[in-house]
Amino acid sequence: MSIVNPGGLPRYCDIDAKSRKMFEEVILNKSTDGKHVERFLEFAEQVKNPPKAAAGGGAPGAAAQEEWRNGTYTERMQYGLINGIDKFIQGDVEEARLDMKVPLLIIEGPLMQGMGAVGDLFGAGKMFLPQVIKSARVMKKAVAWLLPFMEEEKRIAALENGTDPDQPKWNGTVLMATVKGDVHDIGKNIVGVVLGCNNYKVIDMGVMVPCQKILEKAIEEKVDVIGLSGLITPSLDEMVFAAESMSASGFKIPLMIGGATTSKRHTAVKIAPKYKPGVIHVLDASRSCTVVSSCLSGEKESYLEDLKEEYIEIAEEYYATLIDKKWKTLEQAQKLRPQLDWSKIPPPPKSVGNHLMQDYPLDEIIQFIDWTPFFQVYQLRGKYPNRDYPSIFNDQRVGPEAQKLFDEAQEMLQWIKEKKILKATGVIGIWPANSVGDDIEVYTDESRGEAAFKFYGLRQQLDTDTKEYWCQGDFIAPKGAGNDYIAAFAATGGLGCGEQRKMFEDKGEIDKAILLEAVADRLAEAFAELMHKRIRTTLWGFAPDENLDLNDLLKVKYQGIRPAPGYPSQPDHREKKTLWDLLEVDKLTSGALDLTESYMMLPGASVCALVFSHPEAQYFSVGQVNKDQVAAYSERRGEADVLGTERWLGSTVLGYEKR
Ligand code: B12
Repeated sequence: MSIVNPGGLPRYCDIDAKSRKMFEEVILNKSTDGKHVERFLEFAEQVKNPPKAAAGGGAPGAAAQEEWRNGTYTERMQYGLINGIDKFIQGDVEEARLDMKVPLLIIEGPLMQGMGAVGDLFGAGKMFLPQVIKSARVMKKAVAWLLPFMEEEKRIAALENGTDPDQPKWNGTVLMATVKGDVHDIGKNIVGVVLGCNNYKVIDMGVMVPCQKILEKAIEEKVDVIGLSGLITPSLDEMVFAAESMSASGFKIPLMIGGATTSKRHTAVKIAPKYKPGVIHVLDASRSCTVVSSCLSGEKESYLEDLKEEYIEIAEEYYATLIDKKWKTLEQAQKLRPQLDWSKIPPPPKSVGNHLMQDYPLDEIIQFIDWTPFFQVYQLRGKYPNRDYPSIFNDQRVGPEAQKLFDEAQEMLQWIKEKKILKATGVIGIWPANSVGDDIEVYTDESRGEAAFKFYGLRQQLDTDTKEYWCQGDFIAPKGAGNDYIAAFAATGGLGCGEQRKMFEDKGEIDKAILLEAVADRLAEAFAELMHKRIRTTLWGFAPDENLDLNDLLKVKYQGIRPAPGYPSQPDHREKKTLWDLLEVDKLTSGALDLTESYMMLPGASVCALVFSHPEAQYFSVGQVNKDQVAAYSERRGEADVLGTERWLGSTVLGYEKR
């Protein structure tokens, strides 16, 4: 039996060969002479009672661990970088400065070599993303120490001869931005860190950045590559717009596209044709360095040409599939709506109206955290059966790193609670509702007269030989079939996140900034889970005796569903505005939770959803829709034409080419 502190685990490849063999033999319970247990016990005894000379007065482990401190300052700086240890970096850098005199040489020499090693180890799969982020933090701290000296040099040089000393020699400059209308930024931040670790100067413009600003900055900073990130459908169109604008402004530099909703196909079909100098879809952070380095190498032309050819083929294949698509007309699809059993409409809610849940106790929310997506943020993927939390800790490859990261997150959560760094606030509303056709009418009282609000629905339309074609309105009783209700909520776990994040960034603690954001997102999602449960068990109370643990909740074993506007069952993000007005979020939260012009919620760590109670309601994906539905839907929304709908549904949901 042993207890391990995974926070102190060395990298596997750093364990010396002899010890590694001994440990492996014990773990696998196998050795050529069969004496591995004895060997290990003897070793353990030595560690417990070290010979005096070796102990040096301190704990043997500590002595061994600190041995790297005996190296040259170059070795020490590089060890600190690779192992993410920032405790001594400023002292080591100062020693280097006193010796080497020119700060720039330290950055370009030992520090960049150290980061180069980090990049290589990450590329070779010997380092994980959380470790790389830690290395980046050490690098930042080192550079921050040198900056004032460089400024001073610059000033003296400018005074002496009116010229500026050289800037550090970066491998290149990359501008990164999450496009207008999108707040998702963890992926972009990670890419920035990884590029930074590979000696690229990264200009990060943040989230929701208008195209014009991106282009202006790119010119001003003479960047070599622009990287755009986006995770929601409308961002795809914004990227097309950026490509068009770059063409119109005569740009020649490559454009990188990334983020969860982007795809090679969308890039090939929609973005690449708009910008001839070169568009590259990049799947994840680890590939970003290879892409940028190819874009800046002597092989740039042939690299981009090859990609262009590949993208043209992808686009041709795509257009061929368009012709093959079979559709139901909207009318046919509507006739094939699922028939729910309306005798199962849950009883009327215990409490109709809107309820503010302000500054909700974090302790309660934490019980509902789903940690699995947290590890995905850091690209820590366990192999089956260890994909999810907590079994990910058993994964041979990523387990120890996942455990270490998790421990850090727990520590941060504790600190967030104690110091009240983040606040969680939300609104829940429950209202009388009935469906009318594909839409849901919401009433302010039981007379169910004129609708005060309307949620519009999109119906599955791609002919897949199935019997039913679904729309979320099908899960609410049609007018006349019974008195049904709908609930909704908007929640944030990120009040205070922006301010604290900035403080971390200003101190160069980028690892903490990313961790804080990832934790705030978990809190927002957990708060949503908690609110949904409150609705089911008490506020509406249609499942008062529900007895499900978190695992069951995450497996969606509860009654009903909670689709979020923007999710596959209603991909139109504009529906958030109706939800916002229905819940009176602006008024009740005094603006603490905000909906932007592009229907993004601020703070970023926020979620909202509709809640359907019917036991037969299920999550589904609308998939693609055809022209007749887009026209009918736009008309029901009171729009003069289809342009708004086409824009907001974007090319992934539109099953046809818009004009
Ligand atoms: C975590 C998450 C959130 C977090 C926020 C995360 C953040 N701060 O960025 C929270 C919980 C707050 C959230 C909220 C919402 N979300 Co969300 N979210 C996700 C989720 C589950 C993971 C995103 C993520 O962080 N992944 C981990 C990072 C590391 O990956 P990544 O961003 O893809 O980045 C990697 C690569 O793509 C690449 N990359 C990224 N950018 C770039 C750029 C360049 C240049 C390069 C080279 C590479 C690159 O490198 C990165 C590292 O490898 C996705 C689903 C998914 N599968 O992605 C939905 C998803 C993006 N969300 C979605 C939606 C709809 C929402 C909400 C609107 C839902 C709602 N109604 O409440 C809200 C909006 C929030 C708001 N404030 O307005 C939808 C978007 C659907 C669509 N097509 O429009 C998704 C796809 C879920 C889904 N399946 O429908 N979300």
